[in-house]
Amino acid sequence: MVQDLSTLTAFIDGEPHRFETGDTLLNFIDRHKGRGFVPTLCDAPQLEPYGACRVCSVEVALQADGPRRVVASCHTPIAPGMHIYTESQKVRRLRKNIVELVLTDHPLDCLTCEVSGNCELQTVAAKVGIRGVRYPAGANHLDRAKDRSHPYMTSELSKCINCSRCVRACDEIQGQHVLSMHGRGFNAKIIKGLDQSFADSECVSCGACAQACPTSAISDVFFSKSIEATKKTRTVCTYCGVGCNLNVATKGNEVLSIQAPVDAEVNHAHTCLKGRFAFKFYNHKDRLRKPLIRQSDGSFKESTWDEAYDHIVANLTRIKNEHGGNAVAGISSARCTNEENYLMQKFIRHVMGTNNIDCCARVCHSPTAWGMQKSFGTGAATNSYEDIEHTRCVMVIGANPTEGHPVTGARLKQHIMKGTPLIVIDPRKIELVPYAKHHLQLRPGTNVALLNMFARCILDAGLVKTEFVRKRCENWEEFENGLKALDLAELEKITGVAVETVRAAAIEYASAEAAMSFHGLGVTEHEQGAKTVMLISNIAMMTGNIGRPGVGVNPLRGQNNVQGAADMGCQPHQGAGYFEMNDLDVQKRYTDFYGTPAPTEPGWKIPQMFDAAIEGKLKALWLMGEDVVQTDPDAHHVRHAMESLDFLVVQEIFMTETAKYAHVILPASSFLEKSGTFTNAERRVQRVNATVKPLEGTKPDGQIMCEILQRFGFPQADYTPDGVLAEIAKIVPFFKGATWENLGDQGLQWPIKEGGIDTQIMHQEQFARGKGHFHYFDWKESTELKTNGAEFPFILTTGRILEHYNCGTMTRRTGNSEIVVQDYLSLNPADAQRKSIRTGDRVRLSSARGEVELEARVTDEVKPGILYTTFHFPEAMVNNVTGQGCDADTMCPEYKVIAADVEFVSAGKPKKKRMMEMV
Ligand SMILES: Nc1nc2c(c(=O)[nH]1)N[C@H]1C(S)=C(S)[C@@H](COP(=O)(O)OP(=O)(O)OC[C@H]3O[C@@H](n4cnc5c(=O)[nH]c(N)nc54)[C@H](O)[C@@H]3O)O[C@H]1N2
Ligand SMILES: Nc1nc2c(c(=O)[nH]1)N[C@H]1C(S)=C(S)[C@@H](COP(=O)(O)OP(=O)(O)OC[C@H]3O[C@@H](n4cnc5c(=O)[nH]c(N)nc54)[C@H](O)[C@@H]3O)O[C@H]1N2
Ligand SMILES: [Mo]
Repeated sequence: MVQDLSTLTAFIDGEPHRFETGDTLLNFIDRHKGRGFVPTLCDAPQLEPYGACRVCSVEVALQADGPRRVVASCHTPIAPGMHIYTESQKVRRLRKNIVELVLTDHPLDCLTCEVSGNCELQTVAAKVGIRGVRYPAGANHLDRAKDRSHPYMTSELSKCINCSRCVRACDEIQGQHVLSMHGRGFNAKIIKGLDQSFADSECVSCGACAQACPTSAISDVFFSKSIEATKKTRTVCTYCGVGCNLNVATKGNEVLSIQAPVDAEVNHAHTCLKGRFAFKFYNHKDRLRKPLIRQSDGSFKESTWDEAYDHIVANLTRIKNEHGGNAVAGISSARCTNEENYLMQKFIRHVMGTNNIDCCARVCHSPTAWGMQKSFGTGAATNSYEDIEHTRCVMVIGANPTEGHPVTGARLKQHIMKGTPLIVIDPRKIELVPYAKHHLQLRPGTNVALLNMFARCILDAGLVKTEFVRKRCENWEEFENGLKALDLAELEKITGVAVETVRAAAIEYASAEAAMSFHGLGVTEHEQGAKTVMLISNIAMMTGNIGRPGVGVNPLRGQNNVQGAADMGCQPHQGAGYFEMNDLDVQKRYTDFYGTPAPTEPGWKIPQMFDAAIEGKLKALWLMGEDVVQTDPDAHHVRHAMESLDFLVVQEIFMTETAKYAHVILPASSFLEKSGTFTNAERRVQRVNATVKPLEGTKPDGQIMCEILQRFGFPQADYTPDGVLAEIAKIVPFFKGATWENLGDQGLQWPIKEGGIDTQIMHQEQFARGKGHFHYFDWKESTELKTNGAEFPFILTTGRILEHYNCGTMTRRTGNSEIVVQDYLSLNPADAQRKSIRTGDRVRLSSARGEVELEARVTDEVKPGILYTTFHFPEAMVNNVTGQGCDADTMCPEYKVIAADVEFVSAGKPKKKRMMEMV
């Protein structure tokens, strides 16, 4: 049918243009005439229309010569055939009057104010033609105190024009509700919390309000400098797997400030405080700036790059000749780009000749990759962040997105606040719990028992989508029989969660039109980690929640590029593109491609590497950007392994706990100084663009790997990001259509077909492996859970906090360390009373491996008998107490269950910090 064009046309100052359903007048004008064509003040593209200031007023008529009326364009919906007049005398006069009144209550130097380049009010004033203010009153609120209490957030509310953009940003983007408009009329003013300072309020310093403020009434400590910027570069955040896009303002080699692009599909003008503010590590005095070689007396000596490379080539050649390539291993970095990871595994496999290559996915989401491959055929998120807008039920299992993936966490929160039911499965009352309809507060280490109950309740309620199961899946009977044989009363005892509580949540999930699950390390870092992942997959399949918008199984992958590191082959069993290294056809394929034989023997996983080092079988280890001494479990054991090595190369940006054991340290460049790609948790391959030159003395990891390949005589071209990406596209099938150019600003989600056609939702017609496979498993008590008893009566579980990132080398060297100064031990008030421990006291946390001292935080976030802490500070070294238990299928460590005890050490007062007080 031919559509009547008039139904989709409206007129801007007499010119016809097509509009889209749902457009406001302003969206329509912005799209065709550019943002700023009609002046705005209270409107911002990242916020909902508000219609308060009316600066965006236009005249409209339903016919060309029909009667006109004045409307605020930002919140007036468009109608077919409408005529919009953007510059009539009437609206010009109106705009001018409004802006003049606004200026009257604004510092009088406004029109010559030095932040001019950053002040939208000034731009708007110029646009509407104001050169001076007629009214004498002027600047009534100049007495408002400046707030300089916070390391990042500042306010100077005398500049405030009451447009409420900051309040709306806090509500609509972050969902923190810290800012509000207080008082009426002339006395109306913005307040933080209960009229507190930024530092004392509940502000999580995401900076959305500062970015939204038109006048810098609320700003951040870096923003005012950005008017000196000579360049703005779009790149991708280095911290978590969300993959936020960043606009980095620089002047020469100095990073001035970071803002979030409004058009970014991943983060829509939002970031957390790490992405926006925690960049000052990049030129910190502690950055490694020279290669270091260990001398015979144990000290490090600075060297040239040539000397360091010669030393490495001599030692690795010697070890390879004496002990074979399998005496060498590499651990690559999920903080580094795809290209860098790809090159590292190429070096280890095709120069050292061994499959001993692994990455931090081992200690993180390796059970996800493995389990989802078994269930669906692909070890990656099935859907996209965008699907959050389409889902009718959210289930968060063992993930704490408001701390670990804050931009996704905030997006989830927004969706949930609009009425979508949320199920949280977590032993702790995480920040999302007050928003949840169902909180299944299970005993740590009992996921399989709980999710088996969950699946059984779906079965009992008759909510299985039998048609989907029959057509698209296999092995259902085994799973069904397993479920039928369960003893629910026993599982209730094991998990500590009542069957009826589980049933209500299971019915909620199974009867929703579209239900979406997100999971994290509370699922994977257990002895039954991969099994839990398969069980989550079973539950999605039995309810038909796969292959369409708003559903799926969505691991919140951890590091900025952990998805990519595994995609690129940094795992011992699978090469670039997930081909099994023990398959003869695969070996031939890689051998032909690289021109050197692909190694055939299975490689070691990280924990096996450490054991092999201690046994003397592993002689040399090359570590690129991973601080295993601080972050791998049972640090005593890891230190022992490091000490046992003949030769350790550490390629780092800081002197980490691990680097202290190195024989050679290579100073690398950080993400701000190099180009390549990162792949986020929704399989989105995005371009990382250098914002400044490499810090003097350092080299980007990609360049280091290319130079090393060349030093070993491998015919490797010099590093270019597009060149290496082109090579990857030739060997990794799901990168086939990826080119540096077609990744563009937003990136592409793999599988990427030729021509740059990407994939938002996987497994739509059939699963990557053909049929979705059901697996059944009984719950098994882990070794640590068995140890939990008289000697170690507590279960410790560990995780992270918003302000710090993993080993903390970076965030501890930024203003974040003024907000959170140490790791804390959370314990329940009942336990605290029994042990005479108060918030702020020093306590000793012990396990069968060792003990550490921490500051106590008494909170009902954890149930009695449960302890919680983070692992970000080397001073505490929490991994001295974690153990060697691990996932049976992938060897992912059991960081989430540690049999422990806690004792009072000395009384203390709580230090300055953010206290996440729970309900
Ligand atoms: N701010 C910040 N963000 C980060 C990181 C960081 O260090 N700091 N690290 C990044 C990395 S590498 C990763 S992998 C991600 C991790 O992000 P998440 O997966 O969210 O990680 P965690 O906080 O370790 O653990 C998640 C939750 O698992 C719960 N849990 C513990 N035991 C169990 C259990 O037996 N069952 C269930 N169902 N839940 C359990 C914990 O209470 C915790 O709330 O975050 C990334 N983002
Ligand atoms: N107790 C406990 N321990 C845990 C966890 C837990 O939940 N509990 N979680 C585990 C998880 S999920 C993970 S992923 C690991 C993470 O542990 P790690 O991977 O060790 O930690 P990160 O801090 O992410 O970064 C590693 C190093 O990369 C360096 N780096 C950053 N950028 C670059 C770069 O561009 N080039 C180079 N060469 N180096 C760079 C940083 O300085 C840092 O030292 O920790 C694990 N440890
Ligand atoms: Mo991780």
